[in-house]
Amino acid sequence: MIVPAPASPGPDEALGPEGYRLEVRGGDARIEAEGAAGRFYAEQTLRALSAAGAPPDVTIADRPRFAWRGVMLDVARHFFGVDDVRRLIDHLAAYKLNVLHLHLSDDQGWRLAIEGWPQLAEYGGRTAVGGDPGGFYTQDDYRAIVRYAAERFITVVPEIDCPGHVQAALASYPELAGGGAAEPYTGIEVGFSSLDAHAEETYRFLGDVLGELAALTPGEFLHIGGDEAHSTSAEDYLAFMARVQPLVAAQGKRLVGWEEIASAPLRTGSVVQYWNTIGERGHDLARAAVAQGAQLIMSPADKVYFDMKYDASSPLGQDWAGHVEVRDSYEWDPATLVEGVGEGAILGIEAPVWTETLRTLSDVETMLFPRLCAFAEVAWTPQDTRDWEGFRARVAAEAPRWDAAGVAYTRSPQIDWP
Ligand code: TNX
Repeated sequence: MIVPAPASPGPDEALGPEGYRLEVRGGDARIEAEGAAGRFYAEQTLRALSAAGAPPDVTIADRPRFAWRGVMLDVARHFFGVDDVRRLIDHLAAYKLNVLHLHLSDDQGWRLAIEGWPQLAEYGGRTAVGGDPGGFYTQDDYRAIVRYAAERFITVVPEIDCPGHVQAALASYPELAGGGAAEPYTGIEVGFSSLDAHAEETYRFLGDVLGELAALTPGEFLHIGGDEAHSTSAEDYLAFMARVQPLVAAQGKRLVGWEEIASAPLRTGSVVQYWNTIGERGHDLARAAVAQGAQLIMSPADKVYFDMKYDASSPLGQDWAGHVEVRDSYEWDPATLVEGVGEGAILGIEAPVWTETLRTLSDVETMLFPRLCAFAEVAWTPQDTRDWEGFRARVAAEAPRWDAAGVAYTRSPQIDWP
């Protein structure tokens, strides 16, 4: 890497599907791995070690702490085309991340062509926050993203957010809105739209959408959102969850949802994404998820929401979860964050990038770097081999590469930049 502080496995221990051994002597590298992913990660490490010339002599045995090391890009509030997504995938690969979660629908736009419901993309895809241009992926575009990611051992996890965050869908198909015309929305409020939990049309719609999405998605997960359904009653939310889960299961996929889904009975194998660091509710929901046997993805907003400002001077971003400086993104332990949610319940961690205020990939990079490097170490490196001072030095060494490649980043005062 950000050469992660090495590493857990001893000489005879299994490296696992993502682990590797790397030995460099006099500029010659020898790589050992059980699988192709491990070999790929060894090459990423070697590339980072070689950034300033010939790689130093090292012996590294390395494997990741967490299986799910993700970034979410919100392509609904602002749209990012295939080339932007490819560039983001390159960034993920460089730091050994392996999940790209795409937030494909929200109030402000619908971003994937669905053959059975063409108005979703053609009409619902036109809008974005602030009246900015919209856009959507054709199914071929989406396949190209999935393929490009897979070549870098990254799984795409698509999200269709429901039952809230659905204004773009309601505006595209008034029959989903009970016949009343729903207006397209370009503001940044949340929690005002809802599918009708008691209308059969809702489930015909979701069955079709999830069916097409599953057919396009080789990964084992479909994310159904479930967050901030403030205009769905608690009772309707439960009714909705009882109906949507079998639709995901019917596609042979595992369901992922934001922490709110843990308020409903969950099917075996579900994955719950913890996010809300305001108050105790997020903690309660995370514990409720564990009590049901679900696995957790930890996305604490006050540490890894990379749409949060670094400090008051950040020109981009929001601050509802506070300011998130580099050190905040680095100095935390996913396994001690929520009492009652230990290492064994945690599938991994994910950094969401919501894009209400972010209009270009350069904006996104400004928010990602250098915080993404901190996040990547939390995801990969065992807790007891990480330390802030070491990280500060390693991350500073990345800057020349970013400068050379035209990668935007924030020159946080916490790092001694070269
Ligand atoms: C909360 S986090 C949201 C999003 C917003 C984000 C802005 C979550 C599951 N929902 O709808 O974009 O805050 O930071």
